[in-house]
Amino acid sequence: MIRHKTVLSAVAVLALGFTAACGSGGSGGGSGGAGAHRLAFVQGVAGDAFYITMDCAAQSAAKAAGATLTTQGGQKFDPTMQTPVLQSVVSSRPEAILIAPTDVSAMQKPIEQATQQGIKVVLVDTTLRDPSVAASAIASDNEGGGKAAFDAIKQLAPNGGKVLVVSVQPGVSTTDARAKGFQDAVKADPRYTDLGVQYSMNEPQKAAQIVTAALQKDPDIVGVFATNLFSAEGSATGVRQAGKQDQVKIVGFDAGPDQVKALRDGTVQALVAQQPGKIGEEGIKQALAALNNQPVTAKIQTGFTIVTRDNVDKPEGQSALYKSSC
Ligand code: T6T
Repeated sequence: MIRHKTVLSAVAVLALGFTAACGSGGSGGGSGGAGAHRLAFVQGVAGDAFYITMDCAAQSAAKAAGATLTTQGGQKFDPTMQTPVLQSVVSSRPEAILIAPTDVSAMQKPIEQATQQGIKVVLVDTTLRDPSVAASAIASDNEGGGKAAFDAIKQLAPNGGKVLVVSVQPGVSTTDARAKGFQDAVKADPRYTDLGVQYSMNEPQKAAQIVTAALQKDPDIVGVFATNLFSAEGSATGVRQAGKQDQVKIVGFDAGPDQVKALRDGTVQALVAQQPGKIGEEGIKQALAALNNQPVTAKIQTGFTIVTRDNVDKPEGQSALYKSSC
């Protein structure tokens, strides 16, 4: 059985910014009148339960502070899609932008261009090669989450064997760090063989193909670590299509509705649920602190919860699940 593990966040909560941020937007809890701070959120991709959950919390936090928040995301998790979205947001002149950059290098310049216009930037979830352009960067303990995923695989497949990583694409700070945390831990345990990382480009169908092809090549794979929601959805489909649910243990990052279904039906054994709500809430707090010339925390790390069939219906598991709408 997998030990339930919750890593508590090392978040330095700044109890600043909210009341001061109300400005003329309201006497606490207004919906953002004239003079209210205007914030924008650029998601990594639209329609992803992780960013939806983040947006729900960010909207509530903005509303409570009397600020306005508009949210947009590209159709794909891809810098060539995200750059024009960011540029159009910049041209609408918000005072601060929360953004999950889709690539550590390709998004550096477009984000710097936003800051050159006097817009404060807060990185949420993913980061940049040089995050110093941002007032604050808030992310999960991604490397630690990758290591925790291997701990889960070890409990599920204790005799060792071949393990595969299905990730998104190189250059995504979060999923690269998760793969690294996982692979470093695999390499330190001689009972397991690392089959390396394959990239799904955030498409469940591609992840499914990767897993079915990998199982043809190595029919004795014991574990798959899928580094995000869409890779995990597809990996589950791939194992199901190969009819190997009893043999292959899947641990996936994130806890979207489809993943929870796969957990309940036994295709997936554990989910590393992040705290997207907390990331969104902190993102708003830090943006408002930056706008109000109050102290800002440059780097904030949030935790995760391992969700299994054993705790999915307990309060700890339930509160960790993502939403598909607010
Ligand atoms: O895993 C999250 C996020 O943390 C990552 O940066 C990209 O993928 C997700 O949005 C899930 O789809």
